[in-house]
Amino acid sequence: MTAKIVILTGAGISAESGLGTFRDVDGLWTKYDLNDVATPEGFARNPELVMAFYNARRANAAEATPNAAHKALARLEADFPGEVFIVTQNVDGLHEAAGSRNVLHMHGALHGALCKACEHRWPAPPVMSVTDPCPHCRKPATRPDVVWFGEIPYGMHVISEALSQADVFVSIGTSGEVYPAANFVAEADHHGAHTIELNLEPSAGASGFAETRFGPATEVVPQWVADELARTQK
Ligand code: BV8
Repeated sequence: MTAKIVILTGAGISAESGLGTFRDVDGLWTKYDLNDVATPEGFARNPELVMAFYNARRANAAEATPNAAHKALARLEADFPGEVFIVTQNVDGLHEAAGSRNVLHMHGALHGALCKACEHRWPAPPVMSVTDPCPHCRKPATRPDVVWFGEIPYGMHVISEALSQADVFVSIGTSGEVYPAANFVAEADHHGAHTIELNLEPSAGASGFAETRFGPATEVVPQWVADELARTQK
């Protein structure tokens, strides 16, 4: 039976690529009220504000490049003699840009557009507007294809299945404050996985991990990947 590593990533893995986190000092949620820009109610109240928020983040993400942590995870997927599955809370495309293939965006992605009327999905334009007609049904019902608070994250069945089979569960660059992602460590532990937190500092859920390594992702992630590959190539 091949070994399986499940990796959860959050905004902290992209911090050193210049993309803001949410809850750190000067994080996004210190500048915007998440109820205004990351909920369906906020979008209904002021769609132009929400579109501007995601257009700005899409422009930032388009300028960003993968850092040593993203690249180390891509190396792990290529060289590890088992399965490596990344579940990311992030909406940037930096894991794919680094070469990772087995990636699930549980909170959607900035490069996706969704039609509220017919649920058609297509690649988001750099600048999205509320009046953009859906390419499929032609209705002006465009929204970013991201999962807001109160909405159901993507791929929950696939994720639960993966957590039940994981030998190792690694959480990287997330504060452990958003559910259901914050529960994944308990789910993996329940099924016997070895759990590891790689983060700048202890997250809200740090005590739930069997192993923790603290420091910037560009240092602790490549080191952990090197240790994991050395361990499996003995
Ligand atoms: C759902 C959208 C039902 C896209 C996001 C009360 C109690 C418990 C739960 C709830 C509650 N009230 C409401 C809820 C549910 C709610 C929730 O969890 N609220 C929280 C605020 C309490 N959750 C939901 O609504 C979710 N849906 O529950 O549906 C359901 C569930 C399952 C099955 C069926 C039905 C939907 C949540 C998704 C919301 N959308 N984003 C976007 O705009 O990006 S969430 C948003 O926060 C981002 O997606 C982000 O990824 C996510 C988590 O944040 P982090 O990634 O952790 O970022 P953060 O800034 O917090 O932390 C950064 C970390 O990195 C820090 O630890 C820092 O130390 C570290 N770091 C910084 N620099 C570095 C670093 N680490 C390493 N190196 C560095 N250089």
